[in-house]
Amino acid sequence: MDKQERLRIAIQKSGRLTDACFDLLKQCGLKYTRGKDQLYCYGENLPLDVLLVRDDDIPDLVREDVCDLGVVGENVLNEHPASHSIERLRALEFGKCRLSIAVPESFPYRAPQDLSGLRIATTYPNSLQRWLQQHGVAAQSVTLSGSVEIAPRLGRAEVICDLVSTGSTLIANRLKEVETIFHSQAWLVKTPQPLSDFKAAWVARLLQRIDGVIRVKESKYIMLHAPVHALAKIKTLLPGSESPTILPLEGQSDRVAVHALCHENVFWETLESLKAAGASALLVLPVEKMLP
Ligand code: PRT
Ligand code: ZN
Repeated sequence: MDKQERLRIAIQKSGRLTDACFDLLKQCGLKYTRGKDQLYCYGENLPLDVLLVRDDDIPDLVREDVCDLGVVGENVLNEHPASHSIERLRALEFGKCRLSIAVPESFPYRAPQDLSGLRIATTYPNSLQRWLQQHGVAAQSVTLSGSVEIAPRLGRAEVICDLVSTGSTLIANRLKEVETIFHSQAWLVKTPQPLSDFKAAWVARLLQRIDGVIRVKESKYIMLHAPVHALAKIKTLLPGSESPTILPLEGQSDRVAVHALCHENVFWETLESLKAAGASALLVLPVEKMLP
């Protein structure tokens, strides 16, 4: 195979997105060896190599065609001045967070105008500036490179604009979230340059596999036995399922086996309701892959 004819994907070297990226690539069938320098993984069974970098470098690596693909948070893309030239292929359902404005607990916040004249500490000055302009607020953005949440205590700003996921960092710093600028998750992105037919075909295959992985993430395969007279009720209790398969049970005319793929997690409460409706021998299995 020509050396040029390998796809290269940039992912975060070490951070919140790293494990989920490797998990996704593995679930898509990639086996790799990690290079000595730990910056490059050679795909052993697919023409796909992985470059490990800081997440902030991913938009430029993809935009400048050093990498064909990348996985990066929407927050990093939104902040990049030329992000419109990067093609977004798939939202990957991990790395979820939101960019929010938070004020000290005692701040009597009602509306964006309350921020007028204040200093807002952030590592996302472009995203913040856009939001301030949209809301007609004249506030001063103070760009920091990290530890934004302690800026109010240090007297560097009155208010902050930062990523939030669980909210515990805000609580620990006696801040409260008052506005959400946008929600974010990790995206698979692609270079704006056209790909060779060979590479394009591999990207299409990878996308099909990613779709299969994302689709089954919360899915379960459920099997149970049910009295025929309770089938209608039992079908309504199966969470997010397509038409179930009904199979006869040897030697039993009044009971059948029901198999269903449920596109939602199946909780104990659901199993208890199914049992109460007459189901027995309930079995819930994880689903690993799916090709519709
Ligand atoms: O070294 P490198 O530059 O690659 O890493 P980094 O430090 O810039 O990024 P990293 O690993 O912290 O985050 C990578 C990506 O994960 C981000 O760009 C987001 O897309 C996503 N992500 C998801 C988050 C969070 N959740 C998150 N909670 N990124 C950061 N945080 C921080 C936030 O800044 C705040 O300090 O976590 C704190 C708040 O968390 P909670 O749970 O207390 O609300
Ligand atoms: Zn970063």
